[in-house]
Amino acid sequence: MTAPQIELVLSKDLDQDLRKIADKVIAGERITFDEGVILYKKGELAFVGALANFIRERKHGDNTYFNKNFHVEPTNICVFDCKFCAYSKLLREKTEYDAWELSEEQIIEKVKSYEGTAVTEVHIVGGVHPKMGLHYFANLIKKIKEIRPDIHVKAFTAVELEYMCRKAKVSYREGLQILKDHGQNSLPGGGAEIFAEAIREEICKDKCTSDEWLEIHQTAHEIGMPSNATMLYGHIESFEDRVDHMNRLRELQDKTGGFNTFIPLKYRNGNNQMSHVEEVSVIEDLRNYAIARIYMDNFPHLKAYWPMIGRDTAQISLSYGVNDIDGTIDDTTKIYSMAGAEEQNPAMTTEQLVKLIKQVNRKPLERDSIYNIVKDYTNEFETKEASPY
Ligand code: MET
Repeated sequence: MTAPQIELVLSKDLDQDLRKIADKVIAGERITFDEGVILYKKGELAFVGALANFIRERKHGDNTYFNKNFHVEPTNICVFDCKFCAYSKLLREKTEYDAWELSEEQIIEKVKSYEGTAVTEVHIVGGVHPKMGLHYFANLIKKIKEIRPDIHVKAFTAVELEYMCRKAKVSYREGLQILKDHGQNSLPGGGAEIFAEAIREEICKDKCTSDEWLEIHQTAHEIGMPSNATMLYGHIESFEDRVDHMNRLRELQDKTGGFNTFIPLKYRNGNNQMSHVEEVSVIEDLRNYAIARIYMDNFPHLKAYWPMIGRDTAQISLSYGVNDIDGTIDDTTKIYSMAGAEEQNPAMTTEQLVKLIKQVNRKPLERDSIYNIVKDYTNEFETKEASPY
C-alpha cells in the first residue's frame, strides 16, 4: 500500500531537493540538518506525509500504541515564569484558576483511588514549588510504590529535576539515583521547549538551559532510566530552530539510545503572556509530525498527545508518522485545558481509544510505559468498517 502512495507523490514535477530527500528516505538513509530545513520550507503535506507514513509502516506496520495512565500534578505554584504557560501561579496575575498545592495525603489518596483498576503508569509533573524538594518527592514515590508496586512512575521534567538537585546540593547523577532507588522508573519529556538559546531567552529565560536539559536526560539514560523528549512548536521559533532542536536530540540519542518517544507539543495561546502569538494550523501540525518522523530516525516512537491536539487530529496524525496517542488520562491534567485546548476534561475510555485507532484501519495495542505490549485489542470493540485509503 505504501509504495504506490509514494510513487504518486514522486511522479509529480518534483523539486530536485525534495526528490533527493525522498530517495534517501526510501533507501533508509538519514537526512541532514539542511534537508530538514528544506522539508519545512518546501515540503507540502502530501509529500512529507507520504514519506512519514512509509517510515511509520516500515518501523511499526499498523501498530498503534496507547496506555492506561493517570497524572498527578502536585501543584501549579511555580518559581519560573515561562511566557507560554497558562498554568503557573506565583509570579503571575490572578486568573480564573486558583493556585493549588496537594498534600502528600491527597496525592496518596489519588493513587489509592485507582486500586483495582488496570492503570499501568502514573505521570507526575507540575509547577516548580520552592518547598517541594528532592527528598519529599523521593519519599512520595516510595509511598506510591508501596501501594502500587507494579505501577510505572514517570516523573519530573528536567526543569523540575535541575531545580530539585540544585536546592538539595546534589549532582544530577546523585539526585536521579536517589529517585531511582525510591522507585522512579523514567522521565517524561517536558521542559525542552525549544533549545535555540535566543528563543529560550525570549520565552522561558529563567528555567534550566538547553544544555542542562540534555545533560539531565543523558545522565538518566546512563543510570538506566529511559525518557521521552518534547518540542514546543508553533510560537516564535523558526524552521531552523525546530530542526536544531530535533538535531540536538538525535545526537544525544545516537550516544545513549535512552529516548523512547518524541512528542511534538503544539503552542496553544490561551491565558498566557504571549496570547497575541497566533496558533499554527492543523496542516502545520501534521507537517510537523511528518517531518519529525522523517528527521528523528533513531527515535522508535512518535506520539500525538491527544489532550493537546484533540482526538480528531490525533486520529488523522496516524497517517502522518504518528504511532502512539498516549493514554486514558482520566481527567487528571490541567496543563493544556488551561491553555485553551478543546479538551477541557481530558479522559478517554479504553473503548474510545481502541475505536479511534480501529476507525482508521490501524492496530490498537495497549502498551506499558516502555512499549511492551500489554494487550492486543484487534478483536475487541467492533467499529464501523473503515474504507481503505
Ligand atoms: N514544570 C515543568 C517544566 O517547565 C512543566 C510542568 S507542566 C506546567 O518543565
